[in-house]
Amino acid sequence: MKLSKTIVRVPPENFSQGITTSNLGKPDYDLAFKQHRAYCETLKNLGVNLIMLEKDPEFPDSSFVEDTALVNERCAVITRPGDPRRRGEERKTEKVLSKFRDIKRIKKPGTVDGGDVLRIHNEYYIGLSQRTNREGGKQLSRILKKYGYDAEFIPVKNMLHLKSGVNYLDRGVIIIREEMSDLTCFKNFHKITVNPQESYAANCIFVNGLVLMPAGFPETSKKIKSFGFNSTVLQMSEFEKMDGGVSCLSIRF
Ligand code: CIR
Repeated sequence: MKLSKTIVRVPPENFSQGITTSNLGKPDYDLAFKQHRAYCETLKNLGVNLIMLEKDPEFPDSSFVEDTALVNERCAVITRPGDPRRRGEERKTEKVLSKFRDIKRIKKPGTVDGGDVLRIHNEYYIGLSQRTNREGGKQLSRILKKYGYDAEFIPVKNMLHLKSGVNYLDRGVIIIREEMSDLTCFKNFHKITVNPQESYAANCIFVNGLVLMPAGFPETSKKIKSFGFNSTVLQMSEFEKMDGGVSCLSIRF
């Protein structure tokens, strides 16, 4: 599926005041800004039109734009982020997406973070996590089913979001943390398993023929190549410090 557009949002200067559970230290803003720019350039070079939202210091986490919406060919669902400190980020995303798609919304008391929503063809896997509650999952599943998609729930433990642990690449191949690899719902996929020392590398995206993965994970990089994929690495250190991965920085459609 050729991706033609992506929404990204520049991190604000107070990026380091966002939410994090990592103990990797405080991110450096200038470096985060540069890494974000390189991320955007990589997408642009893959033929994707960038829709760049301006930074907003009211929301230090707002560069993790993926959490605020999901988009498919038929609709866009605006989420209600699970952490109250992030509620409101989705307003800007909605404004943009309403130009392209029918808008549906997750409503109180439902919560959904886009990082918990994995699409593989016409099937959606919805992670029930600390951010996405069952009510939010049910609302999302109802909306998606109305538009002709299937949806199923997966409990998420020991990680922030479902897509912190599993992502779809292409040609029936998923990339998945070793400890999740026996989940029965993924039994029919080919699997690139990511060992515990490289778990952050399970968050990769496939964009127009190329796998984008974080730099610094040689074993996983070798495995991706051995499955016949071309890949490129992105410097993600400052985003990792804030619990964010490669997928979180864009909404691709
Ligand atoms: C948060 O805790 O909400 C942000 N600091 C990180 C969000 C990462 N988003 C994602 O994985 N989709």
